[in-house]
Amino acid sequence: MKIVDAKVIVCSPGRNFVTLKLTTEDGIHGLGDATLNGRELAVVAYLEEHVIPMLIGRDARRIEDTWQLLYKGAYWRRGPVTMTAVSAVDCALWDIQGKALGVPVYQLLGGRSRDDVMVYGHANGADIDDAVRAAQHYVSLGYKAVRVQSGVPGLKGVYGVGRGTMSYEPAERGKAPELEWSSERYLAFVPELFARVRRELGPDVHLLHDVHHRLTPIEAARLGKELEPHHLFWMEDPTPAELQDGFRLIREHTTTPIAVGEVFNSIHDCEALLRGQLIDYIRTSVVHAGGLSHLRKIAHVAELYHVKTGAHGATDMSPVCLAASLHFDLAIHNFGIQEYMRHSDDTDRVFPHAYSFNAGALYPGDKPGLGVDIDETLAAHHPYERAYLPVARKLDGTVHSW
Ligand code: EZ4
Ligand code: CO
Repeated sequence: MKIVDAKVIVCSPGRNFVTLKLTTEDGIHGLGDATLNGRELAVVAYLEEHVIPMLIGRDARRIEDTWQLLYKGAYWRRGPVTMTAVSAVDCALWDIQGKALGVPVYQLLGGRSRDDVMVYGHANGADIDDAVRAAQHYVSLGYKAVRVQSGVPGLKGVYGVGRGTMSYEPAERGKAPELEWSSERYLAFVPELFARVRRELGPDVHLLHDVHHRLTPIEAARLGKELEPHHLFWMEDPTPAELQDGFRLIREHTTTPIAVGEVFNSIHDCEALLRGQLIDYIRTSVVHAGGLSHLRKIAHVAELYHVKTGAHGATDMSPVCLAASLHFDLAIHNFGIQEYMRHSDDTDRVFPHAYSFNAGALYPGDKPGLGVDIDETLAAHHPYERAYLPVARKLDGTVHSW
């Protein structure tokens, strides 16, 4: 089953997506998401200039061999651009394999371990009242888990606060937006936010919060400790993970569960955190951490340390990635939760898909392969537009982690 054609489709139905489409000699095609938010065209060039010439004529069934060839064969290992490209190829090959055998991908991964995939939605508000209302709205839609982010008094724009209740899209076309940051104001505010949210929503709903890499380890330790009475499902990206030992400091001070990994691109980014039992949820995604083949290895190692998965699933991961995540989540034993931000209607039209939402959970559907396609004619109506993620500056103008 030789690969005879490979192309990269770049489109922007509301936001930019890069999609790899591989076609075999039998006419089966497979898709892989290759979107790296804000740096999209670097992956396009990597695929078109360096990867696609190696794929033509290869046997599409040799998924692991192709992964190793692209990873080891480049000599230069890891990094977000390389690993996003490898992920796209891997995902497209799993899609092809499922279609060739006539089974959904989750059957290839070991079959269902559960009935469906619990997801969390994003509630955000300009202030506490607004955030509480948004969280209540998600609960009314059937969500069992809600991530809550709110504007902080005295700060102009912070991470996670969108322009409408159901949509949140951080990247902006043209120029990077600049937001303000003060760890002091944030730390004084968040415990008050969650005291209110927990009181209004009751004890049953899972509450999550994304710190988005903005605190030092000792600041994150303080936040985790002060949030303990409100029983969070997790505190995400409490501190930048380049310094993995920082997580030990947080861990020593708080029982608030810790989630990390959306910017990781290989098992080597997770290994010390897993082995040291410093985290509770690993958030690596299909699109940025080497595809289903590599994600499977990460999940298996995590299982040894009682760490569950909680895959990144923001809208900058296309429906192709979301579908792949859902097959994976359904199959692996140590699944925890899946992030789910609804895509825009334009995006859903460009990527028709078999997955569906019901009662706070997603189900990938039972179509052969991933169960997602791309309408190339429609995609062509939404041309790429350069966009940047925001940057944050402290009140004195110093660049900070957004
Ligand atoms: O900011 O995917 O948990 N979700 C997140 C996301 C990230 C974006 C960056 O492209 O942190 O909203
Ligand atoms: Co996050």
